[in-house]
Amino acid sequence: MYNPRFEKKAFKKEVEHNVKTLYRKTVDEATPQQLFQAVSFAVKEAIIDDWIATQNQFKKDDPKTVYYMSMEFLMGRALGNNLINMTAYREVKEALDEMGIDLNAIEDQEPDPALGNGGLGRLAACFLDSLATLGYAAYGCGIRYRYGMFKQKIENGYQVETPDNWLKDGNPFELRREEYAKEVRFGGNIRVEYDDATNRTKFVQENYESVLAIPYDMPIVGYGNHHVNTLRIWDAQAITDFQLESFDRGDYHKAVEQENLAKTIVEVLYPNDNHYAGKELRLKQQYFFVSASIQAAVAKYKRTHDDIHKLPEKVLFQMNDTHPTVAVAELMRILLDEEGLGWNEAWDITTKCCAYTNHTIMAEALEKWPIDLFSKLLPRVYQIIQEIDRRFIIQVREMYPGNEEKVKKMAILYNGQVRMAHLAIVAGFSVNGVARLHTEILKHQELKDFYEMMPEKFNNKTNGITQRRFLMHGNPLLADWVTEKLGTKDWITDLSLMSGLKEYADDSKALAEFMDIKYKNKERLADYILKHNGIEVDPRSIFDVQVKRLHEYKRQLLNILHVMYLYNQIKEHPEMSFYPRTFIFGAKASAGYIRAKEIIKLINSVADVVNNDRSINGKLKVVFIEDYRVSNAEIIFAAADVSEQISTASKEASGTGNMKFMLNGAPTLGTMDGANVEIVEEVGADNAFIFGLSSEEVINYENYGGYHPQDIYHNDPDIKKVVDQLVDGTYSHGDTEMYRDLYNSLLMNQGGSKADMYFILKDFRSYAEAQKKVEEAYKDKEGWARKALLNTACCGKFTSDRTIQEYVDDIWHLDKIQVEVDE
Ligand code: DL6
Repeated sequence: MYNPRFEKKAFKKEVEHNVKTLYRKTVDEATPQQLFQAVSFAVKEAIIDDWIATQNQFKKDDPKTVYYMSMEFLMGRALGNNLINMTAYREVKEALDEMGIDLNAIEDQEPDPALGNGGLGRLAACFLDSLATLGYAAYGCGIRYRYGMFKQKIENGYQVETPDNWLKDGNPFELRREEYAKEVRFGGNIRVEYDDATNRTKFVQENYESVLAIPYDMPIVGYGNHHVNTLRIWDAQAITDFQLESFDRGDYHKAVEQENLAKTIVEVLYPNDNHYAGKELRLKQQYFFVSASIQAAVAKYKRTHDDIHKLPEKVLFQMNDTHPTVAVAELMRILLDEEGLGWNEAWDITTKCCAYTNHTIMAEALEKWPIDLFSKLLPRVYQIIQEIDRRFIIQVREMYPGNEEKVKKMAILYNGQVRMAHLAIVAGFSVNGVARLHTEILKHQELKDFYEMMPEKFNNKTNGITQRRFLMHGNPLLADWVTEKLGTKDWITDLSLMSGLKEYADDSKALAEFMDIKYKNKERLADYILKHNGIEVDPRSIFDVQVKRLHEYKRQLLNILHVMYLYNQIKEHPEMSFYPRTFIFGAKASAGYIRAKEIIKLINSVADVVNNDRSINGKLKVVFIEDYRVSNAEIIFAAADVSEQISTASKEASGTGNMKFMLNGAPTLGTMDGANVEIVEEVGADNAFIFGLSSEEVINYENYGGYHPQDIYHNDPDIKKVVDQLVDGTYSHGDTEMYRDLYNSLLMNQGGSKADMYFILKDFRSYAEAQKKVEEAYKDKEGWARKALLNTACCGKFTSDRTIQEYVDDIWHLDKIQVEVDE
């Protein structure tokens, strides 16, 4: 598909013009960063036309709009993705080549906008891509953090966090929209007054601090359809006395406070994944972007509609986890206090506008704010939550008379805390999990009481990923091969067509081509590793990859203990046949998560020992890729032979990395957890390597007090040896204490946690057996190629296009837009 907006001659002129006007330079004189900026502005020029056309179409069609409310959007780089979706990648690459500019090098100049931690943030980014591609009206609503996810350096094997100043060179794709700024108020007190004129009680917030929320809009380009949605991220600015009526002129102290509040509120993304930080600043961030986004959405609606009661016909707020659930009370506040509606009318509107997605069952991830903190920071919002809770408890008592246990379990306000998930469930009309197993666990375990009381709200939306970024951009060789084999590019917007590749599963020539592409991608990754890690890895070895956030439940520790076991085997039986393996890790640990950081150090220590042991002839290599992020992820997925998805069953809500590996032809080595279950269902058990306890077994053990890892330790000498090596100095230059905590975590109950609470030793043997099967399978070249190809062929279900269509059909009920443009 050729995009005439990127006609080569004109595009080149535009780039030259940008270099000149931005930097007073010629193309030859410009630095790579300046070229990146100049090219991006030229691309933005074309995007803006479609962006305007889309907005005009919205004005004409007046479609229902989804506001995807998320603390995190892990967007990855924009330039390459925008070019792909504008169907101009090839033309622009050629045009730049002719100018002596290498597009890949230019792309590398772009910082990864890392406004997210991991799965939840990346899912939000994939969803935006799909919403635009499918032609639905959507806004992503979030925060323009000045510092995104930290950059990870590995120093002496330890993770060191450095700030990610992603905006230092400016962001060419964003637009500052000062004219849509909103005031957001914190703290103070609520004065209640009676208004005789309207016969109503008014709630007036006094003595508050406030900030101005300034939106920055980024275009979200749909694939080949001229549809451009908006990611609106909010920056904070102090309100000057000129803008703030009630501001006490000359109150210097207050002015400084407001300045500081504005600065700190958007300063940094909390680097916690699946763990709730409980910090006041985090709650401020939540209310800040939620209030600004909801004010903006209501104001936008009111510009063209008179009847606020019909808001649900045009506006939908999807709450991405509990982080934005204060949205419920903020919408109520606006409807009650600003629109003057009565409680029942406001509640009716709110409960039709709000829906909630749960992304985790990890207890430590569930947000529960101390009432003291919450009510001080958000006094009016808190009053509203009290009333929501009061009314809800009446309903619970009506439904379960005399059952005060239920009330305790389900109340929103309980034990001095505001339980945000309960608020979201009570006020949302839809509650969804992110993979079938996860939703079932929510219904029958974690949220059982709510499911029993309001089963109609619960539904599943299995996650998905965008093939535009993770195949077209990340793996162009395979993308071209798929197009050639299917005889169409339609898979780019209809991933179910991938099933057409199944006919090549027994075609030796096609299988050889498929594996040749994999080999080239492995060479590309090997180059990256040599450049970044200084480690030479052999692309002929099996690339066994685990890349994701570092969390105990994801069990990177199981993986590295198994590497230690293999190393022992090779040393003890040098004659043993062993297919060379490269174990590749990439993971960031939250800065305060000590044990996760110990695991990173252990992986690097094992790498040091194993990679430098000449006696094993390079049979085993271990690589820890520094600063795992979206841009290097694309290279890693393309090169993987084996996809490690080894979480303790029941703990990973879905996983989306598993889908990216599958798309790129890497069979899953995993537990029956999250979306792995559905992956195996699609590809067949023969084309995956499944091991370990089932989720029922794990939950049973947990309900009955855990198990006894000591028994395994004492009865299995191989396991004992590996565990003992944590404290015998093998991997720590003789230091017996460096990994003592990891050792203890496997064998001893500690505080409230059971020994080996993630069942690492329990699953170790079956994991090792599954790994053995991987090795055996890999030796059969064609058999392996078949498995790999079938993974790509069977990945159709896991596109975020399918997920979004399900959200639209079952929850959002949006109308499709056809953007009309003059070509
Ligand atoms: O739903 C997206 C993603 C799931 O695939 C993962 O299984 C789940 O762990 C993840 N949850 C988070 C929670 N975090 N925060 N912040 O990322 O959601």
